[in-house]
Amino acid sequence: MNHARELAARFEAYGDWRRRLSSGVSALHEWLADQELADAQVDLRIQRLLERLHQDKLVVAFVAEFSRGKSELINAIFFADFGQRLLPSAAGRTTMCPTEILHDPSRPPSIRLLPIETRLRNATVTELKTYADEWVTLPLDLASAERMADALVRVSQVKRVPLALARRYGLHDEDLVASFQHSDEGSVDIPCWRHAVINFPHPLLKQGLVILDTPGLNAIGTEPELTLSLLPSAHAVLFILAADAGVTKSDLEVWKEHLAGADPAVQAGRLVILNKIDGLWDELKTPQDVEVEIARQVRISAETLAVAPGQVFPVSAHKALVAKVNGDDALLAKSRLPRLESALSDSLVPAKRQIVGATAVSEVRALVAAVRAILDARAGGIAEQLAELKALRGKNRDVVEHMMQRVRDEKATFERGLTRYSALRTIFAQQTTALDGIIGLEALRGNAARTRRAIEASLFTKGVRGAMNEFFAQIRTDLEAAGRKTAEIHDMMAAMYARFAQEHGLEPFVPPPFSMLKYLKEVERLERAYHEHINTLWNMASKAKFPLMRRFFETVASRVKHLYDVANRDIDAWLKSVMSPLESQVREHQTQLRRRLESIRRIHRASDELEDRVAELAAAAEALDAQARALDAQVAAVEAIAGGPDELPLAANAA
Ligand SMILES: Nc1nc2c(ncn2[C@@H]2O[C@H](COP(=O)(O)OP(=O)(O)OP(=O)(O)O)[C@@H](O)[C@H]2O)c(=O)[nH]1
Ligand SMILES: [Mg+2]
Repeated sequence: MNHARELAARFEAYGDWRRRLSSGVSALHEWLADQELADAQVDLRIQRLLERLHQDKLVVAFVAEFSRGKSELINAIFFADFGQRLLPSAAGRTTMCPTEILHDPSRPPSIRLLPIETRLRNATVTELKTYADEWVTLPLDLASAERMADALVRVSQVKRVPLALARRYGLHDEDLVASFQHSDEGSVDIPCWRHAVINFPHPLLKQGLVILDTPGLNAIGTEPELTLSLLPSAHAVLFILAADAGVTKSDLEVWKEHLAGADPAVQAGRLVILNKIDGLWDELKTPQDVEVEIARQVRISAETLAVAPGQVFPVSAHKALVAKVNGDDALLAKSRLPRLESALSDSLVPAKRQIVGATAVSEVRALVAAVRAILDARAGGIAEQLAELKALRGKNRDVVEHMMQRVRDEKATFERGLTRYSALRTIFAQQTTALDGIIGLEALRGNAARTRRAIEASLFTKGVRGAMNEFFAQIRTDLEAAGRKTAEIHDMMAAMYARFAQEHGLEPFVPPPFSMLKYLKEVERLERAYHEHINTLWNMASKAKFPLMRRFFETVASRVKHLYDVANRDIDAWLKSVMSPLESQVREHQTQLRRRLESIRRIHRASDELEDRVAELAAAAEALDAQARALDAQVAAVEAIAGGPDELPLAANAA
């Protein structure tokens, strides 16, 4: 069984499943539109869900000290098909900047490089990604693996700059001097690039896989974005050790600082790789002895990192690459890469699929619930009319007149109730504005500007720390205040729904509450990461400290901005979801009152209309019932795709 194929097949099946799920959701949408049940909110929610399904990415990060074989392992797992080494992998420091490998169909195959000089700007890599002119872009020639490798070699480019400049880039510290090799006094070799994005249409990348190759420890330490956002959001992190080095002090530091201690759910996606086991192969020893030695190293590594031995995978990335290029199955088996590939495809794809599926289903259920409420209200209205009309059977004109008067009164009462409804809308709008004042982007901008000024003004780390603490405290206060505001809005709306239900017989509806917990948790996580990181900065050579802290703050601020963006978007959607059912209920109720009045009028004019009208209503009730059943079937279809088995491509099944 070819395990690389298996991994590829799993990914392909996952991509295929996502596409089927998308078309299921689209079919539901079409049906709703067809039945005139899709309002603007339904359209918006479905569109967002489809976007999410389409853009869904699966990020696998490779982290380790330098020269442990990260790039070689990526070559061996993902790119052996090219018949040669694609990412540069060599002794000493090779990968000089974080490198994302992905497929973006909107651009031609290329490698985009962000110059190191951009470190002088108060902008994060994520922000700079949207400005093409900040990047140096080289096309990739897919027809020639050699020319591709030539372009990719750029990720290891360095240049010699004065020490003072390296410091201003926030690059230089004691470790860096050692690692970037002091050439002559006063100058130092530094990476040419701050970040690289390789875009090419590899089958796995086309399915949404993103690979993140990182340089060794020190570069991780100095690009806070990697620690604060890229690594925590990766779905799997492979931590690589080398059998010839064992677990060194610096391996342990990388592990502790960037990988250990996360919550168990996250831990599950972390694999420890013991690379370079070919160093233990020894023709003078029996295979059993080699086996014992490998097992011993696995055990020691597991103990040192405090993980289960099953989480440690001994491999030889180098031999695996050679074996795949030469089609040498015996060597491939000996490299033990297949076992790692199986573990990756076993744990990664199904877990991701489960989360994506559950999210899609719950979103579909939520939006269908709103549609169903309308259908229920309609059915309730028809049942009421039917009862009313049936009661008129055999009654004289006076009774009919009396009945007509009753409906007229009811309509008048409801219309008076509507003034309360418009008053509510006014208050609702005011509350929404107040909420925006609390956690809108303007508020965040003010807070960030204050912090920036305080950081600039303080000459001591203590001052910087104080300013940052205040920044976080303010955010927490704002999120909590916003939480109280949404609770207020929720209670107001719940009371209004209860009142309309009681006074006018509208469908009872309990609006969903809004929870700030998710955002508070994320802020807490950022704050924790910040505390850990600032302690590292602390111990650095004093001159490099301040530019680094400023840059660090910009990273934190941009993460928080992202959080605010998400929170504001979620709040908007929530506000709509608590208001729009009331709007449609009111509209629906008005229509029904009008219809009731209309049919009684007809009967009043000619009594033989009564049976016709009863029959009409009975037919309408039946049609509605059929519509509700069809809606159930539509949702069940989406759920079946979401929870259904993979349809593995035939080639993979045959393998
Ligand atoms: N013997 C042996 N050497 C390996 C193996 N994997 C990688 N190497 C060698 O180790 C050296 C470093 O490999 P890289 O892939 O550049 O390591 P890296 O972790 O990407 O290092 P940086 O990019 O510098 O952070 C290269 O000379 C590789 O050929 C292996 O399984 N066995
Ligand atoms: Mg590398």
